[in-house]
Amino acid sequence: MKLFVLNGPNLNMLGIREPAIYGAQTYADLEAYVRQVCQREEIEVEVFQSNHEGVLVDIIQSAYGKADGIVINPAAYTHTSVAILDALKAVALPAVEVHLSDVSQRESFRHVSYPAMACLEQIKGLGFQGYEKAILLLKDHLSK
Ligand code: CA2
Repeated sequence: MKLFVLNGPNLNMLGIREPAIYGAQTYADLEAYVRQVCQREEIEVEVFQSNHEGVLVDIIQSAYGKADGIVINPAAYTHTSVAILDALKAVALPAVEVHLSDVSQRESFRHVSYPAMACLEQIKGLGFQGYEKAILLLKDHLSK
């Protein structure tokens, strides 16, 4: 079983600013956390971060034929990107959307998600543990 884990714009700033919202751990910590969960679960993983919408679309397309599922935190593109939604629909791989913060408790523009329309579930407000939940959900889904 192989997963792609994708992170969108500004998540490379984790731990540097806004610790009250996103926590004090860094992007490198997040990547290490995801790798450790996948190793424990015997899942192969490729982890990506990009600040560019088109690059995220390219990575989603490259998952086709290579990965069995996608975990995605599209960050700000969550609330704007039909292109990411279309890419997820195009590859038709099971996907789970993750947010570190509880977007439903924040500004109203964060309540909208385009990519979530192509995802099995949206997980929010659990910090790093949301990625673990998403990985386990995909593992369970793919084992059926
Ligand atoms: O809660 C999440 O995971 C978000 O996807 C994070 C995005 C935000 O636009 C979404 O509404 C919710 C923002 C990521 C920016 O991350 C930063 C981390 C540290 C300092 C500044 C930004």
